[in-house]
Amino acid sequence: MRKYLLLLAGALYMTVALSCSGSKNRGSDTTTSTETVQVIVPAFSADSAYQYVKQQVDFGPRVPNTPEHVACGDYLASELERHGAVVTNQYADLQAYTGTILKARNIIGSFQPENKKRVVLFAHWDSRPWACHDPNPALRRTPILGANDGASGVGVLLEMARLIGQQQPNIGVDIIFLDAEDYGTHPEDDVAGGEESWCLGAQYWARNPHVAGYNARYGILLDMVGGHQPTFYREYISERYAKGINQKVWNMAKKLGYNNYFIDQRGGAATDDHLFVNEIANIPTIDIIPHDPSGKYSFDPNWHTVKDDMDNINPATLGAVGTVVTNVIYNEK
Ligand code: AHN
Ligand code: ZN
Repeated sequence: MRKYLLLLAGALYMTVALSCSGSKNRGSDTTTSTETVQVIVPAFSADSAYQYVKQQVDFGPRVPNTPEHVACGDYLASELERHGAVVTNQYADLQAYTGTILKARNIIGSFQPENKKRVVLFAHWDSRPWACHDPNPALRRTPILGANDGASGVGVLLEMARLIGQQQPNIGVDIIFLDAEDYGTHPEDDVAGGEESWCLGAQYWARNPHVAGYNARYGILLDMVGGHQPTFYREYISERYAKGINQKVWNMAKKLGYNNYFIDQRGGAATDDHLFVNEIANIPTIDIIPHDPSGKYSFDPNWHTVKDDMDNINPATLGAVGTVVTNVIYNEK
């Protein structure tokens, strides 16, 4: 056991070589100095992230205006607090395309709130009220558990909150659990909901950030990051607003050997929370979201079906995504 712990500790050290060519043309006397900076990156636990996904799913569907939604929101805020974040609860009454007023709550955990150098991480914590893409038409008004669609991204970010609580990176981090992402138009409803019917919590936060004049170097949104065999391509809107961040993340994935998950090619477009963060808050933000190159399904085979339960979750995927994003964050100077 001790031996494995030591091996694990060894794996925490990542070496970043900043190569500075110190050579000036002084005849044949050419010197090259290499400055090596050790960055200690904590080990992301896939099992811990999996437990955080399960904790959420155990509440049942987290549909706005239900007791399960309230209870899960309280749990998420208390976990962020337990890991040392300064928590802001942003409550808002948001009107869904159905006319229903949603009692929404964005939950924000801030680490080093005084630090001007910041990165912001997002996931949505609500789950869809309807399994609108279920193969069985009788189930298409049934609420989903949203294990992958919702809970997976939050689970990865809660595990990151645990790591940050133990060891601060060089930058401040805001972890934002956005609400009311998944109350967008049901395809069988004869209404023109449009893309504004989705991502209501993100739209609210982008117009009313938790800190006046809030800014961050960039944002990363995690959506459906826990499926069985997903491939993450560079999403289209991310590429348009935050190409450099896509490059940073996909390069890190390559370096860490996760290029089987992170395919360094352009994927499709997702109308997701990052769209509004980019367009309204002007923070360059990417979306890590699955893309099926065969075009057989959108995002995940069980997307918006009653089968998006814990059987739809693979800890290895949570581990791959969590490890990549953790390494990106701890390498910020
Ligand atoms: C649409 O493309 C309509 N939605 C993508 C955003 C989403 C829904 N993510 C999870 N559920
Ligand atoms: Zn969804």
